[in-house]
Order: sequence, then C-alpha cells, then structure tokens
Amino acid sequence: MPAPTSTAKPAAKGASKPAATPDARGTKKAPSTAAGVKAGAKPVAKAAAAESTAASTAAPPAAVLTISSKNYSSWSLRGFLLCRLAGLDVAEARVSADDPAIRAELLLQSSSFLVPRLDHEGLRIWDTLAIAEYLHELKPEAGLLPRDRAARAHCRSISGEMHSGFANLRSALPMNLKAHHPGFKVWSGAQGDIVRILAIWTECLKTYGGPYLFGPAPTLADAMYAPVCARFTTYDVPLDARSRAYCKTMLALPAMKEWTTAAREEPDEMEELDVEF
Ligand SMILES: N[C@@H](CCC(=O)N[C@@H](CS)C(=O)NCC(=O)O)C(=O)O
Repeated sequence: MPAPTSTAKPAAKGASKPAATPDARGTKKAPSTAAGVKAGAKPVAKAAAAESTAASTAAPPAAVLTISSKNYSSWSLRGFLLCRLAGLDVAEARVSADDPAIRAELLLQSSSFLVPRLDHEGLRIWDTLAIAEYLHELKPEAGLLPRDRAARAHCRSISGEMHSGFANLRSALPMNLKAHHPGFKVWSGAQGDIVRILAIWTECLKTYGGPYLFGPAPTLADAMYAPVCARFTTYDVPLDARSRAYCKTMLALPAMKEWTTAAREEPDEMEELDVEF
C-alpha cells in the first residue's frame, strides 16, 4: 500500500458541483468550488460537462471525494457521510463502476483504485477508516469519535467490525437504494450477521441513550452502519422497535436523504447486482 503523497495527481477532470444543502448535522453548507480538480487533469471520472469550462480559471477545491455509484456503493456513502459529519466541504468526483478505460486510468494514478478516496490539500487518503481518522484529526471538534475514552474505544471497535466483517450480509443483501423487496427471504448465512449487528446496535442504544449509536449526535459508527440501515429497509428485514427507530433516524439524516435522492436519479448501470460492490 503506497504512502499518501503530496504530489498526488488530480483525481478527476470534472467533479460534480454539490448544491448548497444541509449537512448531516442540519447546517447549511456553501457550494463547493469549481468542477475541475486541478487544471490539466486527465479525464478519469465522468465530468459534469457544463462545469468543465470553468475548471481552468477557478481555484481548485481544497477537498475532493472520489466516489462511485450512489445507488450501489456503500463505501462511497460512508465516505460522504463522514465528510458531512466532519463539516468538510468536498467536491465530488465520480468514477464509473464499470468503465474499463476509467478503471485503467485510475490504476495509473494509485495502486488502490477503491473508493471512497479523499484528496485534501495535496494529500490523498484512501480506505474509509483512514479517511475517518484523518477527518477526526482535522476537525476534532466535529465529534466523529466520542469524547469519552471508553466510548471512543467502543466506537472504534464496532466501526472496525463493520469495516472488516459481515461478508455474508454484504454479499446477500447488497446496497441498492432504488430497490425494495418486501418479504425478502434472507439466506441463513446472512442471518448470523444480522443478529450480531442488531446486538451491537441494541447495546449502543441502551448504553448511550440514542438516538444515534453513541448518543445525541452521529459519529463514525453511524456512518459505518448507515448502509446497513438502507439494506435492512430495501430487503424488509424484520427489526425490533429500537432498531427500527434507529434505522428511521439514520435514513432521515439530511445528508442521507440528499444521497438517497441522488441515488434514485442515477441511471441504471447494472442490470443485476449479484456481487459485493
Ligand atoms: N476497505 C475499503 C473498501 C472500499 C471498496 O471496496 N470500495 C468499492 C466500492 S463500494 C470499490 O471501490 N470497488 C472497486 C471497483 O468496483 O472498481 C474502504 O474501507 O474504503
């Protein structure tokens, strides 16, 4: 894994320009700056054509989050939520999930072409947990991690568990924000993951009082489990009252609603999704 570099090449020729929208904590955010990440960038992402002409003249945005499909990419969603929770104003660069030319271009830029990836002030940070830790260092006051040391350790533990685990759930119930499958039959292999996740949530909600996993404000852990809330809704997974309320709270986060709306407007790129993505 390469070290983050300060000479990183631009992530994308064109990044879509987020409109002024409320962030996850409900505050109004200024629109990001121009679309082109850096002048002269090679085309590695689908550009917002209307904005590309402004790229050479406007100042590049300080922060760019590279993501892929808003409908399918659960890791992209996590990265987006983390930036919003931290209050970091990011421009978005989109990479197509299935365009071989774009994938080849990305591979030239970084040996890890997984998304999300955050480019910030000349640094390139990839992998969701690394992005989260970076954002926490950058904006400690945002509360991405709880103040209390024990709660912070707990938050890191369950976030790590999501990051490295639940493979059965991820492959059996892939994120698909556009879909709804009432009465979906969950494969028994995934059922164990569901039971464990509900136990994690119940412990947190009881210990810290909700409505988020670590109390009154969303943290890293909520960003990590947000796609699970979406999956449980898509696949109509039976939930106890407390977990159902938690999912409802999460899906009502302004940043989550903004993402879901954009996901629903996304053109269908895949006819059928039967692999983890
Ligand atoms: N461990 C990584 C996982 C990231 C990941 O798997 N991202 C998927 C999209 S959800 C990806 O970029 N896959 C590459 C591809 O589909 O081309 C993280 O935490 O960021």
